[in-house]
Amino acid sequence: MTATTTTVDFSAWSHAHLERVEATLQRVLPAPEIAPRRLHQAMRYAVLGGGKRVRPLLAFAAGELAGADAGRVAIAGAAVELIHAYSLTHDDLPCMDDDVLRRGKPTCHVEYDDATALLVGDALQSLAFQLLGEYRLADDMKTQLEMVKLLAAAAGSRGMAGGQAIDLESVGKSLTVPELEFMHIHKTGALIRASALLGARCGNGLGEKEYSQLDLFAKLIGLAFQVVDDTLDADSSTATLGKTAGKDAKDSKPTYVSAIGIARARELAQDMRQHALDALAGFGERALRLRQLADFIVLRKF
Ligand code: GRG
Repeated sequence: MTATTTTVDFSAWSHAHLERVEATLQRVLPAPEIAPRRLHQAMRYAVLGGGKRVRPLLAFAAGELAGADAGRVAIAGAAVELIHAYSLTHDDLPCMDDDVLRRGKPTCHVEYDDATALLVGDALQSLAFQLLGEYRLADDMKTQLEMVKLLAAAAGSRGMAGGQAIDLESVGKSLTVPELEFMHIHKTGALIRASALLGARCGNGLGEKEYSQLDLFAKLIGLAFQVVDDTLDADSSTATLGKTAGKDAKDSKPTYVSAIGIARARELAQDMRQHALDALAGFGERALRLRQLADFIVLRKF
């Protein structure tokens, strides 16, 4: 297959799956006319109409590897995206990162108010777990319960929320690369890892060794995602990113760019991508979408 064919092919695949994600999110979010209307409208504002949807796409790609039903993966992917949207909404609040722009629009608390944005995050998190309880996602209930535990652990104090706590404590400090890694494995990596593992859990096709290979891939690509995020914050524009650029340096946040410089950070992201691809050895065509997503994550411009 030529590079061009693969690219076109990936764009058609991601387009079709993005449509599926949007339709699922539209459907599972409470309608705007249902009371309490302002809260439901704000939830929809925070989730719909923006975002790269990398996490649900990873769930679909891992689901393909495991022979999963796409309808099940759509629900699992939507659950992860709801947790992600909650985290962004809370992260943008004045008590955290205090940002006014997200996905090219005013942040949720700017468009609504702080209290509403707080409730939006709370309600999105609850809705994510409601989906995992409401829909049949795995053939056996033991696996489905494991999926609930997996997402809870990824979002909680030993996952994303814990990473955010370290992030807030680290303002004004300089961290070593291992310390940065520890923070980002939790803050950003945990949810990205959970996306791939949940997608795979919707199917039956992976043995223990293959599941471990996928897990390693997801950990590496989750970290690479953050390294790229740091380089983009340093050298992209607000218009391209749809969020305030240059904020890490302005807020004295330790990043891969402040620790090792932008050129080394770019090399590091490439190294992580290569290790992630190595982890998929032996999967052949079944892992095509995972490989393409790894490329997208590392080569992205926004
Ligand atoms: C508030 C518990 C809590 C956690 C917040 C995710 C997070 C933790 C903060 C977001 C701040 C940030 C810039 C994190 C770095 C990586 C990241 C998650 C970027 C945003 O994700 P994208 O690029 O966003 O996937 P879109 O808008 O495309 O969905």
